[in-house]
Amino acid sequence: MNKTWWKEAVVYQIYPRSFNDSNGDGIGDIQGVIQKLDYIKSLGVDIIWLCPVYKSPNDDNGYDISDYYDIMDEFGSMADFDQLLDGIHQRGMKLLMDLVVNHTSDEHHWFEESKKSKNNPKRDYFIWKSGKNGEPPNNWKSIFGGSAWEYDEQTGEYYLHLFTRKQPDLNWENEKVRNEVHDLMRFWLDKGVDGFRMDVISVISKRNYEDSPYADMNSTINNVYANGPKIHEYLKELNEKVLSKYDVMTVGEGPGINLDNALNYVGESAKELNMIFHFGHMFLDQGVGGRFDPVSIDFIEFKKIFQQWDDRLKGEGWGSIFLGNHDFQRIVSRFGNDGQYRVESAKLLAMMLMTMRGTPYIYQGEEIGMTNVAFDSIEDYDDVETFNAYDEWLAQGKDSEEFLKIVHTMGRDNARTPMQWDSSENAGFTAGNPWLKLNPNYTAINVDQAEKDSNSILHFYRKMVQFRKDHPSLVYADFEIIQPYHEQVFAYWRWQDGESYLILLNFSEEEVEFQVGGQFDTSEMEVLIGNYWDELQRSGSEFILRAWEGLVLG
Ligand code: TEU
Ligand code: CA
Repeated sequence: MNKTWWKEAVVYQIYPRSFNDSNGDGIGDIQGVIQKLDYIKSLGVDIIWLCPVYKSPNDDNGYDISDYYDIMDEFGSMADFDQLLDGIHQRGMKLLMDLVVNHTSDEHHWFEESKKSKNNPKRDYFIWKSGKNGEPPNNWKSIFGGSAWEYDEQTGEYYLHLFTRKQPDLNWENEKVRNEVHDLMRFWLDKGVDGFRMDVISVISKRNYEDSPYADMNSTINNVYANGPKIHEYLKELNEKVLSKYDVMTVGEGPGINLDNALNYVGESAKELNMIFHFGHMFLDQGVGGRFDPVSIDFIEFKKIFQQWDDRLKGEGWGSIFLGNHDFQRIVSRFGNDGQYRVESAKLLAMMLMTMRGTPYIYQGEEIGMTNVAFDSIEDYDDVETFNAYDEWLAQGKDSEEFLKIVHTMGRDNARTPMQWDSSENAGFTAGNPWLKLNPNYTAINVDQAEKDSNSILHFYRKMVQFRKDHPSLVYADFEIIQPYHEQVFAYWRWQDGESYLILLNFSEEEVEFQVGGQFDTSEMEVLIGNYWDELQRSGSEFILRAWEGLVLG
């Protein structure tokens, strides 16, 4: 296993729209991020993943790009970006840009040209098909609801959009498109950017345009949209022509990437990507109806997925360790306990993130235990995925209040309420009217309060990040779950070169007696860090774990 900087790093993800507003327009911006660079550095993180800041009409909050070579008006200027990159490097950190090249905005000049006529030189930059008897070319559905085909009156054809109709899919079969992507990547890499997070990179190669035989979206993504016939040709070309010329990191967002095909993407011999975000654990609470069809999480399955992925990648590839991002609900609400045990469970989740094999990702706000929000009205939300689903829900004659309740637990805006800096109005996020309302609990949950509380989640995140740095074998050491079928406790060994660690995480409100069997002798082990840790209750290899108690022994 080759050792390298991006395996040993900890990443902090910033959704700039909700991070910090420097000019009072209610929208976070690049100068706002610059103002917080010392805070970010203080977390001990090494890399910042910045969600898209390119020019965009914001139909999908920047994931619909209209100019890859310029900065979104609301976020500032290219000079602001250059200042941010410089500030990040000066502090010894690195910057990962978010590369969205499965699709552009329909306001990108490529698409404006492409839709002008069937013989426009840029026509086949995108995917145009004739309809069938006045219907779309096939039954493909958009991941954001409705048909994946939009009819264009001007040329009498349909164009493909796996996301919103304002996000037309690029035609990667077209070498000119691939060269355009290579060029734009070089532009940012030559500015000194340290790598890319690649948005839905697993769906850029389209299969033949037959109907999908699957009724549910996740099966359609896994079997029709993702892992298309030329995906590895395109990624090998990207690596060979661009990435291999720089010392950079790549992480592919991979809906549909699974245990069987993962090493085709991230195997060191594949020479494609450094790591991926797989979604094995991220859809466990989604039923066949997708995001707005919630089901309860199977904890045994949750643990099993981490073991399966570690077994699959070890020695050949590398993984990401994450529990949340800007597309999923707040981790302390989803995987922890955001009520009585919010502090303990948020710390326990940090212990999990920092003691696994793989590069850990912290999403903004996790470090202070920000929670889901429950706005009173659908009008308080501002996510195209939520709105499209709401329209479909109403069209099926279903109850709007029931949908609102589901949005409270499953909507992406849970992770997009503005960062909570202090207890002043709008949590110090903006002096203006925030683009999305704050979570009202900001008066109690904010960075300022956490800095003053030595027992805060924030101080604990700093300790856990430092703990990983002080125990570098945790990056590469082997991993094995103890009692994988235990209903409450996620326990595992880490070991390498004679060093061994025992991690015990009680994912429940109950006090649990946990018997650690076999592999290593725990009698010599002592508690290295814990989220209670004042008094450890153990007798020999039996541990009494309190509600949401986490322990690392070594
Ligand atoms: O997300 C891809 C994606 O599939 C997730 O958004 C998720 O599966 C979706 O919310 C359905 O539940 C990426 C970006 O992270 C997301 O913010 C963008 O909206 C999307 O691509 C389109 O660019
Ligand atoms: Ca602003």
